[in-house]
Amino acid sequence: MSLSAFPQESGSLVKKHLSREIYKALEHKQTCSGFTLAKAINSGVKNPDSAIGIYAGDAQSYDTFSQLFDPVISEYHGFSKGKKHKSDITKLDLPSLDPEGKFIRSTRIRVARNLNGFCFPCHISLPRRKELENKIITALSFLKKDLKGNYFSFEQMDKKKIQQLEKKNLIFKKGDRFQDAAGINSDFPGCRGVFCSFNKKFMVWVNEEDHLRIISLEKTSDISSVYNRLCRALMSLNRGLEFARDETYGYLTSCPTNIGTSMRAGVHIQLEKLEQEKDLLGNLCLEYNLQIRGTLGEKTKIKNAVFDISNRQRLGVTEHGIISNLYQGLMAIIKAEKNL
Ligand code: DAR
Repeated sequence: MSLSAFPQESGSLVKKHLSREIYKALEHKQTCSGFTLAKAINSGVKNPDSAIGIYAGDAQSYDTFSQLFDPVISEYHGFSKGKKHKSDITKLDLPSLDPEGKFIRSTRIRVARNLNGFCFPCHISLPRRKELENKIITALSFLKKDLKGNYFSFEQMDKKKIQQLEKKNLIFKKGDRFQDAAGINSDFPGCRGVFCSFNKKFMVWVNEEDHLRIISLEKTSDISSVYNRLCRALMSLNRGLEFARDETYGYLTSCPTNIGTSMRAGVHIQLEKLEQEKDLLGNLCLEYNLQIRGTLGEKTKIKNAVFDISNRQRLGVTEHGIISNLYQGLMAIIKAEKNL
């Protein structure tokens, strides 16, 4: 691949920061697992509408290709390499934001994790993906009390079971075109599966964009209950699994937008009045560094004025800080909706 392979119209961060000098310095480099620059940027080359355009194939990618990852991370997260990322998952006890359920339809908090010593999903072999899945299933079997549940392997589920889980939004689909071009869909649905607690408030996606997507959710606005459940699960999984983590960049993930806490904490909130005042909503989200996504997630449309609003920053902020900021921002948004 040559630098000219990048479409002129591409507006991605990787296109912006991949100078001729950096390309020359990195084009023949590879990580110990054989991951190359060409593989890392293939998604951005094939999808000119990429926002970021680069994925890591293993933890070492962030070091081997640091001349490219560092400026992309610095611009996206506003975080320079000199700082150290800190974690803080102490218990929260905040009152429900919307106890009558007038606006907030659901609260969902997730983190991404990748296991040390395994290539990330865009670069892992099928046998190693199988080994990884078995390791994760074992760790999930030690979850206790309200976190107990079942693992559903995509390969072993019949069509009826898959449709049943899809209807309840408890299953993930094959990756989008960005993830596909990165190689994240290799061998799909092989070694993919979802763990779901019996009370349906806790899930783990295995081998989606990252090795694990650990998700706590409720059809309420009780952000403390959702957050504390996630933290209890992390404490248990940390005992059985060793995650790829860096002093500076925190938890390492396939996409550099998710490093650090790798936490996306958000709500589905119905805002019929603010839907007609998009600038006001946009300014409030800007003020609290919140991101608006469509009703069905990233790059989808808003339906019935239901917005997916979540934290944008994942690095250089603690988990506790993410939740407190989201809480303040949502209070301001609900107040603005009531005042209109
Ligand atoms: N679609 C890719 C990744 C953006 C962030 N979303 C993730 N990682 N799911 C892009 O470069 O736009």
